[in-house]
Amino acid sequence: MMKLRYAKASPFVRKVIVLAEEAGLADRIELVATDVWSDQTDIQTDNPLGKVPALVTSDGTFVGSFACCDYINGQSGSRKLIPDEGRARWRVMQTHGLADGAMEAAVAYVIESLRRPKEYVYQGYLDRQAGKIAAALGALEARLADLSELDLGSITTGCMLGYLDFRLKAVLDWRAKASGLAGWYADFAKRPSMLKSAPE
Ligand SMILES: N[C@@H](CCC(=O)N[C@@H](CS)C(=O)NCC(=O)O)C(=O)O
Repeated sequence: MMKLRYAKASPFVRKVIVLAEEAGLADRIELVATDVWSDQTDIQTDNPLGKVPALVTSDGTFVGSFACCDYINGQSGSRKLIPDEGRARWRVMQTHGLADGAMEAAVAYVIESLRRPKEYVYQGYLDRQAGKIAAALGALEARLADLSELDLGSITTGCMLGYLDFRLKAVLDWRAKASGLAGWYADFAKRPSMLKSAPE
C-alpha cells in the first residue's frame, strides 16, 4: 500500500490522483490529508520541502507530482500514461511542461493574492504570473491534437484548467482566450477520475 500526502485543493495532488485512477491503481494508495500551511503540520517528515504531493512507498518516498506520477505509472502493468521512449514520450513531456508550468504560475498567483497580507501583495508579480498562464494556454491551444490522448500531458492540462476554474475564475476568463481548450475540457472534466477528484 502506498501513502499519498494530499490536500484536496492542490492541483498537483489532483494530477497524481487522476493518473492513479486512470492507471487503475487508486485502490493501492491511501490518502493522508495534510494541511501544509498549519503550524502543526508534520509534512516535513515525508517531504522536507513542506509541500504536497509526497508519495510514500516500499521503494522510498517521492516528492513532487512528476516523480509521484512516474512511479505510479511504472507500477501499472497495462496502462502507460507516460510513454517509455521516443516521439510519444517527447510529446507528453512537451505538453506536460506547459501545463505544469501554468499550474505553478496559477498556484503562485493564488498564494500571493490569498496568503499574503494585503499590503504586501505585489501587483507586478500577479501580472507576471497571469501572463505566464495566458501564454501557456495559447501554446496548449496550438497542441490540441496532442490532448486527444489520455496521458500525463492531458491529465495535467485538465487539472490545471480545473484549478483556474476553482481559484481564478474571477480574475481570469481563460475560456475567452482559449476556446479550443474550453471545448476539450468540457469533455475531459466529465471523466470519472476528474469528477471524483474535483476540488471543493
Ligand atoms: N512542483 C511541485 C509543486 C507542489 C506544490 O506547489 N504544492 C503546493 C500545494 S498546491 C504546496 O504544498 N505548497 C506549500 C508551500 O509552498 O510551502 C509538484 O509538482 O508537486
